[in-house]
Amino acid sequence: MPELPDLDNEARAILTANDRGGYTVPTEGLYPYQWNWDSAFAAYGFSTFDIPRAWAEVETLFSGQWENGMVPHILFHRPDTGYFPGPDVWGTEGQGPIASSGISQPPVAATFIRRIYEADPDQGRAHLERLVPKIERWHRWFMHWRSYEYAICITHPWESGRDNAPDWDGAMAAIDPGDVGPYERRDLGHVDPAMRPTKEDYDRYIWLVQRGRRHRWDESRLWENRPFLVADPTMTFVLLRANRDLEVLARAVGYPDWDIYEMTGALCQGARFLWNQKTRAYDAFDVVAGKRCHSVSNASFLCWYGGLDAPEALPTYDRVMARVPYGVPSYDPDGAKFDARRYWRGPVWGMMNLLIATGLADQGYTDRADALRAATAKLIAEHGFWEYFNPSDGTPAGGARFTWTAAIWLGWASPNAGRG
Ligand code: 9WN
Repeated sequence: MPELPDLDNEARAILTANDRGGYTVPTEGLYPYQWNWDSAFAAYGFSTFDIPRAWAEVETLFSGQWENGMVPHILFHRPDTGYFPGPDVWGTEGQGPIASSGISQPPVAATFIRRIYEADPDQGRAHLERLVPKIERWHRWFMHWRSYEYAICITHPWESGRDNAPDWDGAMAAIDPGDVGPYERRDLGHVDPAMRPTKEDYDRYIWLVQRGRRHRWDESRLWENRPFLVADPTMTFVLLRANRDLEVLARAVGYPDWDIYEMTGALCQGARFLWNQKTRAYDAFDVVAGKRCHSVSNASFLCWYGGLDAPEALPTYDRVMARVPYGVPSYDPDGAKFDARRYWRGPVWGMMNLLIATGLADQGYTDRADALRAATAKLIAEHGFWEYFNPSDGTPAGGARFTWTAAIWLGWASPNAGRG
């Protein structure tokens, strides 16, 4: 790796500055609450210099778990008018112990909990004893309420964490949000509109939230005539890996539950279901329309992270990576919908790179894993700890001083970090 400036202190300062006491906001202003998968990355970052603080982060996250097992995608600990839609729009009162959204997010938590635990097992044991049953209930919730052909689905683009990915374009176009009513976005006051989802996207995002609220977030009622249900590579591969990590954690605290192993077996089947022979990549599947989405995204390349050896996906990865100096782009640069600036339709996300590189390394594709780590480190060293970056020239985008970018620097990309 080339000489890089020592940015570790800055990364630690970002985590500390975004700490709101037991939980970390993704960035000041744009995202003022606790987000689910951001929080797991934050815990991973904290674990490199403050293990008790890392445990506090995940304990706070799971303190928002609903009765039905779901762990929400946002916990609204303290009111903040800077973000839309807030708790008043979600209307989830009575569902969980903390005001929250009504959907979940990719369950990376168990994977990072395992890393925190392994950094100091003695310190972690009591936390694990509390958390393992909670993680299991959450994973089971996905299998029960989000499974199609054993692949894991999203019921709202925000659930995937890849909000405006082209994967959902077909499913979103089928929604008529005509009766959504007026609302005021807050994100455009923080970030250039060219880097954010469009009004057409937001109308549908809010329309889906209104539908959930009307059905009181009751999953059995929501399941009927679902307007939006898409099997997602992110969800499927992330849960597959997380469930394998849960097996290890459960064994560590003597929590034998054969259902955990059954979930892993089922998810392996689901993962295979997502292969698209035409695009030669793992792909989303629109359940309502009954067809593949034909989207090559950075989530396509989580197959290795999910534990598949998947040599069949390497040529597509190599093609995509050869097209941009800073991979992995969130959408295929050869695709007509590629937009280098707009959020999940092109830009590169450091935390996705950590997951992809971890999978590549696990499967023995070490050169690719090392190259991705070096490229991510260079991007951050040259431009700073931004939310995402233009893969064509590295221009930073979205929010600055971003928690998960700082976290993956400390845990993985920094020259001083142990291998991710
Ligand atoms: C909606 C916080 C979150 C991330 C998501 C990212 C973005 C929210 C938004 O920010 O989504 O959940 O308002 O745009 O897409 O992955 O968790 O960083």
